Amino acid sequence: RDMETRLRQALDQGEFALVYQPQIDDRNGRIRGVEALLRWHHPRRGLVYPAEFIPIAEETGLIRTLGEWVLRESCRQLRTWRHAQLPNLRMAVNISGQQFKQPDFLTVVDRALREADFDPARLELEMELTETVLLHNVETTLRNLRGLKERGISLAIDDFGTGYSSLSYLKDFPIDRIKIDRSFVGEISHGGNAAAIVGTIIAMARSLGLAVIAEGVETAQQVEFLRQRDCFDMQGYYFARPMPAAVLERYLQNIQ
Ligand code: G
Ligand code: G
Ligand code: MN
Ligand code: NA
Repeated sequence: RDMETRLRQALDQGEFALVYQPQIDDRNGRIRGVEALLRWHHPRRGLVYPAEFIPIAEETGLIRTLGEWVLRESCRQLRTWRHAQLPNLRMAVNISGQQFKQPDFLTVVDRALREADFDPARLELEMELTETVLLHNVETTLRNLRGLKERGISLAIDDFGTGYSSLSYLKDFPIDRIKIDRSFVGEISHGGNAAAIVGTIIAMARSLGLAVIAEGVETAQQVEFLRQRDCFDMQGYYFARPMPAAVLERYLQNIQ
């Protein structure tokens, strides 16, 4: 309760901010897109990460308001970058399972898109396949996903290979991209099964006609492994950390 009040207040007082992590096309080193990641600048505690407050926002239902703020803010930012003649970036936004199952989710999406004069295909929503998404109101979620498709918005499965990511959802959900979970990518060179799992996910994505991106790429060996399997979309500290919009702008101007 207390925490809910505090989070609501934080939203009203502008304590939330987005940082953006580049997604690289390793064939040419260009930035194809960014993932928006939420941060809370707490006046006393400093920087607070989503792991601490997203679960509470989900439990209390505040995620709907917070999630709408994230969507609008990221669309506003993408619009600004378009007008600043920055390259045509893709914006990937994390959406909670709670949001996908809301009957009015598409209304929220439309409100965010109304002010955004970019191609909706530039917007990619990341969905984690959790219990919340899969066990309740699946019909509403499916209807919302189809609505996203009708609007031309892309859908990515986040953290693929962990949790509830059963293959049947690749069949039933209108998915465009798979994000290979960083726990697999991180162990590519460890000599265990992770390398085979990553290779299999890439091959599966290809045969299903889905795009695939590796997240949590940290080393040159991981890059090489992915390259050899024709997975060129990468995201991770090896390339760039999440950064505030102004820092990303300078970074883009320096490397493009
Ligand atoms: O860098 P990091 O600690 O930001 O992100 C950890 C996780 O928090 C992400 O993998 C993602 O699942 C979640 N997350 C980050 N930003 C958002 C957001 O804006 N909305 C939601 N629902 N989850 C987010
Ligand atoms: O949405 P998702 O759960 O995938 O969020 C991405 C999370 O991973 C964020 O917390 C982000 O800060 C973090 N992250 C991004 N790149 C790397 C990386 O190369 N290594 C590690 N350990 N974490 C990363
Ligand atoms: Mn994500
Ligand atoms: Na996630």
